[in-house]
Amino acid sequence: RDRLKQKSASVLTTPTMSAIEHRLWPEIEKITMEQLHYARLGVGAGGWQLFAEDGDMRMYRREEEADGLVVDPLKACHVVKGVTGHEVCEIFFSPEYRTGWEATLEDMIVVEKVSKDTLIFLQTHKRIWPASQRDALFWSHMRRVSDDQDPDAHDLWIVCNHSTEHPDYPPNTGKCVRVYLTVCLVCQTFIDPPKDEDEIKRENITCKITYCSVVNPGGWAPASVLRAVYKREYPKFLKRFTSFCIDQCKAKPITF
Ligand code: 16C
Repeated sequence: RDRLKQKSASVLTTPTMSAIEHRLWPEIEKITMEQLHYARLGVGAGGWQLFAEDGDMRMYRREEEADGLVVDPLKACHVVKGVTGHEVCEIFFSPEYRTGWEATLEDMIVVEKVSKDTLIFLQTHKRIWPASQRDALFWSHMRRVSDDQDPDAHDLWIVCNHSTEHPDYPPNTGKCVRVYLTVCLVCQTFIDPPKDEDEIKRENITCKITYCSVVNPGGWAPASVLRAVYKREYPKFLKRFTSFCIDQCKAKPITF
């Protein structure tokens, strides 16, 4: 654990200055910290139902509706060997990797670069028949977080995505209906066995991942179709994303 602390000491522990000065900053700070707290609550309480399981991956949902639309919250956990939380978050955050793992994506642009750790994305996603095609406009913020209250909370990284507005990209003007999302990916690195002299290799690293998501479809979409689609697509996403991370990292030096 001390070695992890030393390894992480050189990386960003606070958000970058230009992000703090941005008009969206108070919201980004508030939602990111709320999502971190929410992710770490676990699934013991809160009526979570297991709907998918594969190896170390578990996916839970709660059936919820808002104005007649399915908005089921999702919470998933996974354990991945050979990658660090920093590496996994970097791949989830960075636009350059997205087409490599995001199977529902049709198109993506970066609308605004707030800072090196905060971007605003506009994405169009594949259409689900018989509903209209969807797009999503959201800020995405990545950072390393620490929690002095919890001694186990070492080397935590988070990426938080949350819907926003932009005057140049108003919703529901073209063929797409806009979805509204709050998503977070929280990762923690563990090293085993903790030998002091040996160099840490990829085989000694484990990353614990928690992924939480709430997507409001923004307009009509049949509940049964939507639930069938997410039950198939979320496990597909997490398996594809984590194998993509392993593949991307295996030949590279470890980034703590
Ligand atoms: O978190 C994920 N990806 C991030 C980077 O892209 C980001 C994006 C979230 C997108 C949220 C879904 C947007 C609508 C998707 C339409 C589904 C197309 C399915 C096509 C099947 C052929 O945070 C990973 C996201 C993994 C998404 C899994 C699918 C979730 C379906 C949820 C239903 C949304 C309502 C659609 C209404 C028609």
